[in-house]
Amino acid sequence: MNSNPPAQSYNYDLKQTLAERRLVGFWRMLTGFRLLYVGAVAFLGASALFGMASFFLIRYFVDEALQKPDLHNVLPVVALGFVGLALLQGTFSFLSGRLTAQTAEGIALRLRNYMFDHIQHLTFAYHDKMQTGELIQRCTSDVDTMRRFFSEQAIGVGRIAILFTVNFAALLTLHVGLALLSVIVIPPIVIASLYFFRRVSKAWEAYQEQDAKLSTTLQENLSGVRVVKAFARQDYERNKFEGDNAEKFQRGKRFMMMHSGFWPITDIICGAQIIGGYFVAALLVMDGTITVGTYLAYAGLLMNIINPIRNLGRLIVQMSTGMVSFDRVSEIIRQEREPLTEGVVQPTGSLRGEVVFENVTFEYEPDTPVLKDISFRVEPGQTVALLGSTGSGKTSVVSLLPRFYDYKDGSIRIDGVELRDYPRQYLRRQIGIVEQEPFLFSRTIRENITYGVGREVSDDEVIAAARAAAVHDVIMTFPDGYNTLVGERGVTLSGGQKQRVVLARTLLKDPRILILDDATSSVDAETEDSIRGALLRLMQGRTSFVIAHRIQTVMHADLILVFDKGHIIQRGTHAELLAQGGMYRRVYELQSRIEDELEKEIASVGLPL
Ligand code: TTP
Ligand code: MG
Repeated sequence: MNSNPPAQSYNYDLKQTLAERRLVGFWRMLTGFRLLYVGAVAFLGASALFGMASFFLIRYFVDEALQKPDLHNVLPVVALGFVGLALLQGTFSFLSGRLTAQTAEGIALRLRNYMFDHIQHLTFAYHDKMQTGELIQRCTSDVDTMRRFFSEQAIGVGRIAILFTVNFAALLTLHVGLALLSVIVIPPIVIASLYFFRRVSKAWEAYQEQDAKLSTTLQENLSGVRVVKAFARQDYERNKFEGDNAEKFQRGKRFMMMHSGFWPITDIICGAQIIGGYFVAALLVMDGTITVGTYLAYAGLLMNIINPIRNLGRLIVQMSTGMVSFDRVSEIIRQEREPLTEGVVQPTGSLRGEVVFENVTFEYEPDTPVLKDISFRVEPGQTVALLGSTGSGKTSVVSLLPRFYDYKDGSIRIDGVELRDYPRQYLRRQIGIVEQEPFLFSRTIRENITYGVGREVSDDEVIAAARAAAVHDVIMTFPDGYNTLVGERGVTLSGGQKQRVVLARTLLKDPRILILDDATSSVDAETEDSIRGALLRLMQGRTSFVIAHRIQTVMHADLILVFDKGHIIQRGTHAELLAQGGMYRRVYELQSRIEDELEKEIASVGLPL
């Protein structure tokens, strides 16, 4: 058994497993670890046997050895016997613990890898809905609860079954009546634990939900720390956190109280059993039915059998937490993955880049269409500009192309093939996007630029791309140049610098279809002019979608689409649209006037332009 199985080594379908009923699901999750699990239980059994044997040694010692005339000869043997049995018991218990750890940690390792992989394959629609904190909670805390299920409860059940069987069999050989008397506690214990099982489940679920809420608050406050500070909302956020935290405390307390409420009840039942057992056994000794040695052995074995019964109750109650976590984890795993390579067509070459939208309707939420009846046509290599007020649907249009979302009605064709028939992975390799809100990983700048290029890239290529994106000079001012870390432990880049790093990444990727979603929004006019050349070069020979607010940026496009509330309200070239009048012309005149006035103002103040 490889103790560190790679993420791909699933010889069973976890998704299938988790779709089943809990106990079946748990059993299936043991796949690949069953031998280890059986070994762990078997070693426990061996350990229990040696533990039980020592009570027979006690009986022999009291009933027989003590009567022997050569006691001094027997004594060392008996003492050695005790030591030997204790050693064996300890050794097997240790071995069992080792196997248990290997099983439980192995299952958790596999589950974590699977979840990470799975979450990366879920649809955008799912990620839009699911809170990050909740996902983190389920991948960490809930997986850990399931690990405990395997390391404590699943093994515990085997342990209890063995301890019970071995000790009960031993009791039967001592005295059938006493043996039967020792197990009358089982029904009340089971009834009590089933009663608590349901209530503890609920309490644990409530606790985990609140815990997830806290994780989300924490995660959002860390990512949004600038906003919190900018609005001086620390007090508000602290109070909100304290409120949530207090609720978690209450729920945690409730859970623990319920847990601890269970203990005294079982203690009382088991205590009554032990006292009753000792009393009856003592009566039997007095009337000569059993020997003193048998009495002592019985007393020990009774403890050995009561403990597992008592633990059974605790286990049943604790299992409820494993079950809740199982449900929470399977809720994610049951989500459909976005198939990456499936497609009616399996193209191998590059796209030409002809894009046709025909009466496309699209919605994020049912019955609230965000795009209505969108039709346009772009020839390979052309540039289409998307203009429109905020929220008018520009980003939504371009999100459809890499199949981030599926459109509802109408048809989108690239090179004459329906978009739905392309494998997503193929499309995503052919399409390069500079997103509206660029994201960089906490890795080096070089790693960020070469991210997803999918081939070995030479330093010269990286530098050429960075130069073209007008970011090389900035990078050279950093202490480690291209090897400078970005983010938390490294340099912090400005919005415009980030955008240009992403631009360099897209240049390297050399896509057939290019999407620039407000790619120059956080760049000042001067820098925009300096990268306009790079952008134009980048757009050359590719079908490009350019979203921008400044008409300056888009006026040279082959086709300009003006959006309003999900509709295209105007279309044409710059000259055509100016001639048409309407919204485009109004925006153009407004922007020109503002720029002229600004220039005059700056000139009058004497600032260098
Ligand atoms: P967008 O397509 O994001 O609008 P936009 O790109 O034109 O706006 P901006 O200039 O500000 O970037 O959104 C169109 C509508 O869709 C808007 O009403 C918000 C809604 N929407 C969702 O419901 N879910 C989403 O995930 C996104 C991105 C938008
Ligand atoms: Mg947008």
